[in-house]
Amino acid sequence: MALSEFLTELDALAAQAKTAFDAARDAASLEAARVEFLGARSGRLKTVQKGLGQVDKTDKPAAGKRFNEVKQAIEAAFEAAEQRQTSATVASTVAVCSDPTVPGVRMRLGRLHPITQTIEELKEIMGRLGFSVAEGPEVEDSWHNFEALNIPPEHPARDPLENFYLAPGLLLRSQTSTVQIRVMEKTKPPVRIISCGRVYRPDTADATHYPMFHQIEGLLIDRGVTMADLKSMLRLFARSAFADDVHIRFRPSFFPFTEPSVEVDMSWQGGWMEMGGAGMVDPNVLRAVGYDPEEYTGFAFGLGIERICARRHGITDIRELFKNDVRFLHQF
Ligand code: FA5
Repeated sequence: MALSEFLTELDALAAQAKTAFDAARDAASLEAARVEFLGARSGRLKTVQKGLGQVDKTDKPAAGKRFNEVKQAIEAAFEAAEQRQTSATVASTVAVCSDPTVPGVRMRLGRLHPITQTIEELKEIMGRLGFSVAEGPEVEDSWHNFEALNIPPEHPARDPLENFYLAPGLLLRSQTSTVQIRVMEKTKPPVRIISCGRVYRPDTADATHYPMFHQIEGLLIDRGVTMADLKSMLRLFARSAFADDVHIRFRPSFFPFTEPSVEVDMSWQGGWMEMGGAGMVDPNVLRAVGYDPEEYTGFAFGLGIERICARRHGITDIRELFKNDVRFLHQF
């Protein structure tokens, strides 16, 4: 075969290969073109290479050199086409991902439960009034839940039907007044604390009751403390927790651990509602923790946090607070 014929065939192949690579629109057609021209067994370049053997002997070196050049050019054309396709794919993916007009995914931020929010606010209010925060266990012994609070063994408040007993002498606390005792046992007067937390009673759930609920307990012990201090302090508290136009009233009541005892009602934007109990700490309680009732007097109060929370937010049924319905909880 004449050299010119071989070179013409080679150049034609190079041009066709480049055209085929450039025309390939996707990875599959580019691969098909690669196999057609560069395929190791029956690619067209391979076929042309076989013609090399028929070139005149004297022209062979020139033909071989040219063959290698064309082979490299075809391979380079393939790699360039492959590179172009990869870049195009990346570019189109980036274009989709970074389209600033695509609506964003809205993050739903969590928030504190309304009871927790209320507790935090009540702690802050009482902190401004000089009360520090004390804690006590939810699993309590009968000394702290009853005896030390002047509730003797035969008292109906200790009935198994009124409490969640875990074992004889051990129960889920039924009131936060237990923390009064725990604090006074460890502290010398004066005392000025609040305690917020869960309490448990086998009450039937209704709009104002739940078997697990929260109380805020307050205790102030010092020389010369009177009911007037209790009332003015609760009024200040209520005004901060609700608004200046809140009213509070005391109704005579009975608690074994206070004497005299009162029910504390509050009225704000509606009728009266019982918020809790209060009174002057009974001398028997002071004696039980080693305080001298002749020297020290004090007041205590215990208010239901669900009711405070419900009143503040206009919630008419406290059961809603414990359904874990985020559509409801998200409002607060
Ligand atoms: C007591 O628990 C006394 N320890 C309060 C006290 C403290 C009196 C210090 C004197 C000195 P009482 O059982 O009334 O009191 O409960 C207080 C408040 O807790 C109630 O007024 C009410 O607001 C709330 N409460 C009581 N039971 C439930 C319940 N099942 N669900 C929701 N809140 C309740």
